[in-house]
Amino acid sequence: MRSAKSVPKNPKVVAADAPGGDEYWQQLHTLGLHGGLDALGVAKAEVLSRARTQIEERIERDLVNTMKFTFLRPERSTNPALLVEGAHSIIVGARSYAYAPLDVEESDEERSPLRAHIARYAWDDHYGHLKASLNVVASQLRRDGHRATVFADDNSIVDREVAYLAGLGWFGRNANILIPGKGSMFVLGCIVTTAQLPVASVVADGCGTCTRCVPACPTGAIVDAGVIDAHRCLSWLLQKPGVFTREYRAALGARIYGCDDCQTVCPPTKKAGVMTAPSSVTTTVGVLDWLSMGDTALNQACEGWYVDHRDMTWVRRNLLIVLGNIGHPNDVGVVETLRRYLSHDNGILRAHATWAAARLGLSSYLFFDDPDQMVQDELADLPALRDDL
Ligand code: B12
Ligand code: SF4
Ligand code: SF4
Repeated sequence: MRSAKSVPKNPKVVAADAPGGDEYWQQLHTLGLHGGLDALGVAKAEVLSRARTQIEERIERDLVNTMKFTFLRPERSTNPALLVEGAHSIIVGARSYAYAPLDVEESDEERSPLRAHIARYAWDDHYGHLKASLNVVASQLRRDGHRATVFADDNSIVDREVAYLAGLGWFGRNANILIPGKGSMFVLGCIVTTAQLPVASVVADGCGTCTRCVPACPTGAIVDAGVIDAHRCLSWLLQKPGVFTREYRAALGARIYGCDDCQTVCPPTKKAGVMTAPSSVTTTVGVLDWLSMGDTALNQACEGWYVDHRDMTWVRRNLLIVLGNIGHPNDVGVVETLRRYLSHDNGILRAHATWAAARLGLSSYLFFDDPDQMVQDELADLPALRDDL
């Protein structure tokens, strides 16, 4: 490795003596681990043909819903050669987010009834940390005369297939990549590079006869081994704009961003060590507080989340469903908040407030003459009073 201080840009011409091979990879591997990655591997920068076929099949089977991500341009997201000229290898890095005991012992604050839960991958800026770690390795590659570009939290490449081909782990029935001995709670990112590096063999299936994640999914979204139906996956439904599918609103429970259930039941993931979460991480949000925030404050509060067009309607819509699932009709704050949203300017929020109010038995506050079709659709199909009330 050369030690010149910084050569941040990809070189126009790859240096003729740019290093490669086993020993060089060992050095990069150590650098990645010291830089904060928990595992690294190498795959060939070839077309990811299985992922491309799977994407096409899932679109055909209508399992993708309106998701864009890597599904929008599969000919690009499965062809690393288009990302970096002369690419030979993809280094894939994993960073753990396996925080706290997986069978969560909640603090008093979290146990308090009106808090909505964030999935672990969003408790901290894991993608930010991942990118920083990958950049340590990419900078070294560039200093050594290679081209190297980092893709993390990016739709340019299908990360899990690369991780599988790089021998990082196996594909679980829950569709996540599981790293042997470490479970699946990892975010993944790639460096596409011109360096010629040794490729490991793939890891054999480790699920065996286990099927625990399948019935643990609250909406039955795991429809085949490794295949998720996006129409049902709460993680997608929380991000998807528009009316939240009525059928899955009760199953949403108190989730406000992401869903961990198919991982928290997974034996290899449970067996793996967990890290103590730093006190700076945010694991839950106050439902009433967030429903009273203006756009700017709310936008800031959920800064790292994927929210369609950063339109806070979708965050408020989700909070209203959570309110219907965990709020109590005798709580003055709950009633006042719902009444405010039943008269909100935004029809979609009035529609979800209508659902939540009916679920809490607060139908006397509903506006049956609301002119908005979305509200009328809710009024025509009001939910029953919640079981525990
Ligand atoms: C779209 C997307 C989603 C969608 C759809 C997920 C899905 N499974 O289809 C939604 C929004 C629902 C989602 C949810 C989540 N996601 Co997501 N998501 C993505 C994204 C952007 C693209 C995924 C993609 O291209 N899928 C294409 C399809 C075809 O791939 P696949 O489903 O993995 O299918 C493969 C397997 O079926 C396998 N296969 C083929 N034959 C067989 C046979 C058997 C028996 C098996 C088991 C497998 C198998 O090959 C297929 C092709 O590779 C990636 C980031 C990226 N750029 O890649 C993150 C990513 C996959 N998500 C991630 C995470 C963390 C999550 C959540 C855990 C977040 C949360 N807590 O809510 C959940 C988990 C849901 C789940 N069980 O998959 C991580 C996964 C890390 C890991 N350890 O695997 C990724 C890699 C993001 C990242 N860079 O870290 N996600
Ligand atoms: S993330 Fe949640 S809803 Fe999606 S497949 Fe896993 S358990 Fe089911
Ligand atoms: S719960 Fe069982 S079947 Fe599902 S991913 Fe984990 S080991 Fe595999």
